[in-house]
Amino acid sequence: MSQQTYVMCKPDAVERGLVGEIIGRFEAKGLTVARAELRTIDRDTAAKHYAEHDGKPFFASLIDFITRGPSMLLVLEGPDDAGDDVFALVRLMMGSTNPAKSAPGTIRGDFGLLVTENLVHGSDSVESAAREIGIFFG
Ligand code: IDP
Ligand code: MG
Repeated sequence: MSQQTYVMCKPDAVERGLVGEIIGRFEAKGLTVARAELRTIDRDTAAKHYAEHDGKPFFASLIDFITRGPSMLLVLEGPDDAGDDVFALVRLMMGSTNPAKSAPGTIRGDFGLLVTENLVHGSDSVESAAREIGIFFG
């Protein structure tokens, strides 16, 4: 069984027409799309997904943002012998959380400027990947 991770092109990426560009980067790298669905996430699901941030000052605006329109929900898959976990490769390609500090060549570094509109989500561990795939595709 190949490794899988959960990725989401957030509403800003869909609004800006960057879904093809983002998926294309992952495909060009050698990952494959195992599941894909354009879906507007409801607030309960968003709160469950981002439960680790509940109570932080930006939590309410994060839930507003992630539910404001459709996101492209993805399960990406890589080979077992990739040399590292697929979630880690995806996060390397995404760039750091704040696009203003993300390296050029990364998705956030090339297309983003604001931490509140940072285009893409990727699971941060093998455990998070299993949990998030379950939340959105279970
Ligand atoms: P990640 O998406 O790189 O894993 P997390 O720390 O898990 O970053 O934060 C989840 C999401 O919450 C971020 O992608 C971003 O959309 C939002 N966020 C994180 N920190 C801030 C902040 O300081 N202000 C506003 N939004 C934030
Ligand atoms: Mg995170």
